[in-house]
Amino acid sequence: MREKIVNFFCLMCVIILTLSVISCSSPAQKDETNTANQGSASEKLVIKGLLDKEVSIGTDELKTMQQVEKKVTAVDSAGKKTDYTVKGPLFDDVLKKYGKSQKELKGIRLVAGDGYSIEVPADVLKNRDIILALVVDGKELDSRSKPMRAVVPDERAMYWVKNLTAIEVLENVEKAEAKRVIFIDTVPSSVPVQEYNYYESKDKAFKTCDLLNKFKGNLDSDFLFIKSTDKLMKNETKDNFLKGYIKFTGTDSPAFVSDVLPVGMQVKNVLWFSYGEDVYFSAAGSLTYFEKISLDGKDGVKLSDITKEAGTSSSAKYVLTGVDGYTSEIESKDLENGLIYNDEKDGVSIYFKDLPKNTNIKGLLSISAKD
Ligand SMILES: Nc1nc2c(c(=O)[nH]1)N[C@H]1C(S)=C(S)[C@@H](COP(=O)(O)O)O[C@H]1N2
Ligand SMILES: [Mo]
Repeated sequence: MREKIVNFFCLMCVIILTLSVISCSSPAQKDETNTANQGSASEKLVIKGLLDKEVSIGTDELKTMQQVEKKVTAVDSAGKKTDYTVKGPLFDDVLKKYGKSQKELKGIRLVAGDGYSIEVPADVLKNRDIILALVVDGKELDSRSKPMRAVVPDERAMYWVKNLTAIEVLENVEKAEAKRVIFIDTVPSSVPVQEYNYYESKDKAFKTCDLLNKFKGNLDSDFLFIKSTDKLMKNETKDNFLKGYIKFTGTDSPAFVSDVLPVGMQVKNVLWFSYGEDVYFSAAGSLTYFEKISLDGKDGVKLSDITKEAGTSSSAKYVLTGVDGYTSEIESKDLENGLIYNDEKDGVSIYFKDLPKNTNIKGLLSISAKD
């Protein structure tokens, strides 16, 4: 009996251990047959998380509601503009049927049948209309956009979700306070790296899954925040994030890329992304993002610009860790005097003019708040 109990516990331990490690096997290739939702899309919209039970509303019913007709301009990430006239009911009017209003929602995720999805944050919900477009330029939607397209006038086309099939109403997503900054530029020497085909070029990338497994702190989270150097801030679900790679060479680097997600979900020129208490920061990106300074012949940016942008928690002391495991300690007042620069030989490095030489680290991996 006793042996059985012990065995049982061992088994449980193994299960728990396996669960806490994210499996990094190659994600399944994009399944071209899995397009059941496209074209022959079921003609309805499912809304989850609004009421206790999910609700669904057919396009027939949407057509009977008050229709808004509006000339709109779509702007994509490359700045390309396209004009349309769209017609359909307002999402807010749909919500009213259920006694809710768009302004009171904390966030929603627009989900398409082709795997595309994007979170619309509270400030957009507060200030913009969301039109559930059923007609574009006087015509029925094409098969790739059916059953409806979300159109958010005056916001970027990334929110204009074609083939919209579901809307998930989200709870307030709280962002944990950052305790550690990890430099993306230095990560490749600690995780498996592979070749990645990005359009016509062969670049290098590592799996997001390997990254989180390597550095995962105590705090798990279902979401990540990603900011690019063009100031675009985006939330991504952990599930989606784990389907990709961080590409760190070639154009648009560092970039969140994936060979299974729609291309529109990739994020180019990442400045940082955060997961739990960790903020993964691009030192290369910071050199284009922050004001450059020069110190004793080294060109870089202030460490405090990075820690402020990352929202690093205040702490009396911070620990700097090099890629070789070497550590040094600094005080909070030193953040202002640290220079982050790129050393030709050793990559991301830190230099303090007035501190002992052993605080300077070449091949800097991370900065952690000590308490
Ligand atoms: N279903 C779906 N909707 C989507 C996308 C997608 O890949 N799938 N891409 C988005 C992005 S990133 C952009 S820029 C626009 C592109 O719209 P267009 O194809 O009409 O130019 O659609 C958005 N809506
Ligand atoms: Mo886009």
